[in-house]
Amino acid sequence: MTEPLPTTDLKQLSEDALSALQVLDTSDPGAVEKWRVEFLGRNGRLTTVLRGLGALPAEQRREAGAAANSLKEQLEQRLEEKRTQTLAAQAARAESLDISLPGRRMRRGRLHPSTQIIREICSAFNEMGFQTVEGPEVEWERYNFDLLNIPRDHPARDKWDTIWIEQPESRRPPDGQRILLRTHTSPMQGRVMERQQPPVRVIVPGKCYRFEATDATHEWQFHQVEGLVVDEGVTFADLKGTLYEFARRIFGANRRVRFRCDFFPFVEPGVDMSIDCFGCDGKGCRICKNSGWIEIMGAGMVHPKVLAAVGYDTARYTGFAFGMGPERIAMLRYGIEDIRHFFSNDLRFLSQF
Ligand code: YSA
Repeated sequence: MTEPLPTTDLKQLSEDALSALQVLDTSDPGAVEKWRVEFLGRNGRLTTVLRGLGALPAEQRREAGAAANSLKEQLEQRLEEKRTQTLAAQAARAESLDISLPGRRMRRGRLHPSTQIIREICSAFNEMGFQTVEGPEVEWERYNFDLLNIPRDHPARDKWDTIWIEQPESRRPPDGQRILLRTHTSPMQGRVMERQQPPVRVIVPGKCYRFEATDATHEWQFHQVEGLVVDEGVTFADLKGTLYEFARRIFGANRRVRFRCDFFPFVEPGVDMSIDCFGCDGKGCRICKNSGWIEIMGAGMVHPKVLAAVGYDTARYTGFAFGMGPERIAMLRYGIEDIRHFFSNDLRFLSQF
C-alpha cells in the first residue's frame, strides 16, 4: 500500500484548519483551545504529519518539513488575526449607540444639610420681619470681643477658644488690634449697629471657628445664626415671644420651650433656651442626658454697654439678641448623632437630606 504524500496531507490539513477557523468563535476560549489542539497540538494533525516525515527520503523530507513549518506559522498567524478582528468587533459594538436603551439617570445634586437648615431658620425669621445680613469670617478683635463688652484680658474670652491670625508687627494697626477667625456671629451686632440707627431687626447666618477638640457635638468649624433687635420699648417679653414662635415653626407646635439664666458679657439678663427632648418627650433619655431638655441657643437683652459702644442712646433704646447653632438644630430635628458627619464629605450621609 502506498503512503499518501505528506504535501497532500498538508494541503488537506490547511483547508480543514482554515475552514474551521472561519466559523470559530474566538471570543470563546474553550472553542479556540479545541481548534488549536486539533490542528497544532502535540498530538494534533500537523504534528502527526511531521512525525511521518522520518520515513521519507532526505530530499523530500527537507521540502515537506519546510512546508509543514510554514503552514504552522501561517495557521498561528491566521488565528491571531481572527482574534484581533473579534476584539475590534466587540469594542465597536460596545461603543455604538443603542437609542432603544433607557437613558441613564443623572445623579441629582442637593444643598448641604447645613445650608438647608440655615435657609429654613432664616426664612422663619424673615417671615417675622427680620432682614438677613452677612459679614466677614476673618474679623478684628474689636468686633468679636471689645464691642461686645469683652475687653482684652477679660476672663470671658476663654469661653471662645480663639484661632488668631498671625500679623507681622509692621502691619499691625496703631491701636494693636489683632485679627482672628470669628468665634461666633455676634461681631455682626457691632458692625450692623455702627452702620445704622434703630430700628434694627436682623438675622445673621455664618461660619465660625474655634480652637476646640472635636467630639460628637463640637466641631472646630460650624455655623451660627445670630439675631439682633433694637428699638424703642423692646422688652424681654418680645424676646420670649419671638423665640417661642421660632421654636414652633422649626420644631412644631407640640414642643415645649424653657428659658434659664445664663451669662454672656454682652447681655443683661442672659438666658439659654431649651426645647423638650424630641427623643423622649421630656421624660429623660440618652439624647438629652436624662434631663428631658435640649439647649438650642444663648440669648438675652442687649447690654447697655454694647449699645453705648456704638453710640446708641441707651435711655431711648433697648434690644434683645440670640445666637444658635444650626448644625445642632439639624441634629435634633433629624436625630443625627455626631456633628462631625456634616463636614466629612461622606455622600452616604449627605445624600439623606
Ligand atoms: C448669646 C447671647 C446673645 O445676645 C447673642 C448670641 C449669643 C450666643 C453667643 N455668641 C455664643 O456663641 N454662645 S455659645 O458659645 O454658647 O454658642 C451658641 C451656639 O453655637 C451653641 O448653642 C451651639 O449650638 C453652637 N456651638 C457653639 N460651639 C460649637 C457649636 N456648634 C458646633 N460646634 C461647636 N464647637
